[in-house]
Amino acid sequence: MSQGAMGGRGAFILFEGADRCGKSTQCKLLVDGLNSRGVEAELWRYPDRTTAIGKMIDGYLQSQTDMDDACVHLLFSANRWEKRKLMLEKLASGVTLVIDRYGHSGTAFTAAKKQPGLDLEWCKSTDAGLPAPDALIYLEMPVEETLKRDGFGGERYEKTEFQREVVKNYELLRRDAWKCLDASRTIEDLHADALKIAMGAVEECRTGKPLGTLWED
Ligand code: DGP
Repeated sequence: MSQGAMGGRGAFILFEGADRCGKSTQCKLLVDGLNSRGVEAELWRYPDRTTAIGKMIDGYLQSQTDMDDACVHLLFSANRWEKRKLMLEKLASGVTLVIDRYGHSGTAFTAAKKQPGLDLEWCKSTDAGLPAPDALIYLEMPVEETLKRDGFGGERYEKTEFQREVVKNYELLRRDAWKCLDASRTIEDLHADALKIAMGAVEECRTGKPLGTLWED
C-alpha cells in the first residue's frame, strides 16, 4: 500500500553540501531504498533545468550566458517557487520527496560571491515562505577532498576558493536539527544513515507532523 493510501503526508528530505560531496548518489540510493520499503518517493533536484527558468540557469552555469548576480539569484529562487504548488500537492498526496539542493544552496552559493548587498539575509529572503524540509542531511567534506573527485571543475562555481566560501556559508546557516554526515565515509555507510534519518522523518510526517516554512527555525 502506498504512503498516501495509508494516510498522512509525505516527507520532504533534503540533501545539501558543497559540489561533489556525493549528494546525487545518495539521493538516488535513498529514493530506491524508500521505494523498496513501500514508501512512495521521488527524486527532485534544484536547479530544475527542464523548465524555461531552469534553462536560463543552465546556460549561466555552463558560462554560455552572463547575468547580474542578483538577477541569477532570483532565477534560482523562482525555479523553486515555480515548483512549490506541485511540491505541496505531492507531499499532501503522501509522496515523499528526496530533494538534491534547495534554498540553502541558493543562499550559500550566492552569498559566496561576496557582492555588496547580496549578504546572507538578502539571499535568504527570496526563499522565505517556501516549504521547509522535514529532514536536512548535510554531507560534510573538506573542499580539498571534493577537488579530488571526478568531474569537478566543469561548471561556473566549481572553483576551490569559491567552494571554501560556500562551505563557510553553510556553517553560518547550520541549525541543530541538521543531520550532518561525514561524506568521506563509504557510500554504503552513508546510505544506511540517510535511510534511517529518512524513515524517521517519513514516520513523523505520516503521523501528523505539520510542514514548516523557510526560514522559521
Ligand atoms: P548541481 O546541479 O547540483 O550540480 O548544481 C549546479 C550548481 O549550481 C552548483 O555549483 C550549485 C549551484 N547552485 C544550486 N542552487 C543554487 C542557487 O539557488 N543559487 C546559486 N547561486 N547557485 C546554486
